[in-house]
Amino acid sequence: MITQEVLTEDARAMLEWALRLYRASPKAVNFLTQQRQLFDEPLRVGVTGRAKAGKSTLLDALDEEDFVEGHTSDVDAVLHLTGPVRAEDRQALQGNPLPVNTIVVLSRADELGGGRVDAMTSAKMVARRLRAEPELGELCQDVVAVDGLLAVAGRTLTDDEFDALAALAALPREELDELVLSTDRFLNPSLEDVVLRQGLLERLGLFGVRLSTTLVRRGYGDPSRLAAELVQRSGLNDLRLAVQLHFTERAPVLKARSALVAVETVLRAEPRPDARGLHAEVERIQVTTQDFRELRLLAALQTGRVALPSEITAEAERLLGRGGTSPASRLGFGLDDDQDLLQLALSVLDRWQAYASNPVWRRAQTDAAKTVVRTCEGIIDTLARH
Ligand SMILES: Nc1nc2c(ncn2[C@@H]2O[C@H](COP(=O)(O)OP(=O)(O)O)[C@@H](O)[C@H]2O)c(=O)[nH]1
Ligand SMILES: [Mg+2]
Repeated sequence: MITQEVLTEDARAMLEWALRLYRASPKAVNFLTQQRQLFDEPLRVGVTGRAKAGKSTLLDALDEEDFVEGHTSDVDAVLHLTGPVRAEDRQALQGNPLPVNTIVVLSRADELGGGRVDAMTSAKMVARRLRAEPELGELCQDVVAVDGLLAVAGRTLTDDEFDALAALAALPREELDELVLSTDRFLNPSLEDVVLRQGLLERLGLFGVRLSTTLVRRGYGDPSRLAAELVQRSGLNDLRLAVQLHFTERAPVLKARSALVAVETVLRAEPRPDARGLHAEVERIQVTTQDFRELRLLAALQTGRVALPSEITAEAERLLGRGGTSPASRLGFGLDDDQDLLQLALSVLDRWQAYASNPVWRRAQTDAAKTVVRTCEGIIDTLARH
């Protein structure tokens, strides 16, 4: 979108302005020079969370070059790993000036669901509930449940491992159920092949073993089919999709956000009387950038700070890019729709213009409608240029 190109240029110009203004401060120059360099590099994502939250394992599963462990000053977006969300997690997420760059990952999600075969199904339901929780909605863009261990195993499952799992699955039902009841039983030294089982347990966890043997019994009879199903059930694909929607598609916005945060940091650390113009520019970019408006309004709608009539709330969220920022995603355009996209966009714009001037709506609501109107204009702009 053309607005993102403008944003990128504005952010770059702002960094240059800051560099000129602070040229006498080696510390500021160092920091800003590094930020300007990062600005032109690919989006960097930090994976954060407590020790043993599963950060290294998830990084392994994602296998993305520009993802790093920890929250450093050089990341543009964050995957925050947590078990059941606790007060300290909320704290870790707060104090974020533009909280538009965080996905919460319910990690080790198999344990959340007690390791039962349906553990991931219940973990995914917990994630869905948390996503709609107002307080959390304000702090992050999305909540996704992932079993990182299972994802890694699925991506790298060997034929030998498959054979071992298939052999387990071929045991009489009761014998197998008994064996996978607990780690102790599974590793019972008086049974054969305990070393093999030890290996499976390390790779898959007890949940992974239970799930894999169940799947083999249900007919996932070859290594690649089982592997793909394990990856699907691990939640890794859901996480990749969320990263795509919230980070990759909005990369220029997140890059600009990083630049804004960097300049604000310098302005705060080394205040100067002649920085008023730069302050104003930072604020102008934050307030006028449509992408930031969209993200702020999405958070406001989700937290209930702004409430629209319920029958159009979902449409507003979709138009604002909740499910993706392409014109088709924003318009909720299915593959089998044969309506003209531009016609559809024009009629949607019409309706939202009417909302924006609805005399019985409150100010916050008409302001929200105006933001959606600008979004519709952006969609039409994009469509008209193709
Ligand atoms: N059951 C289960 N165990 C996991 C999962 N992810 C990681 N682990 C295990 O938890 C421990 C800590 O994981 P690690 O990725 O090193 O955590 P980090 O300290 O946050 O980097 C390791 O023993 C992993 O095998 C998961 O999704 N499910
Ligand atoms: Mg680690």
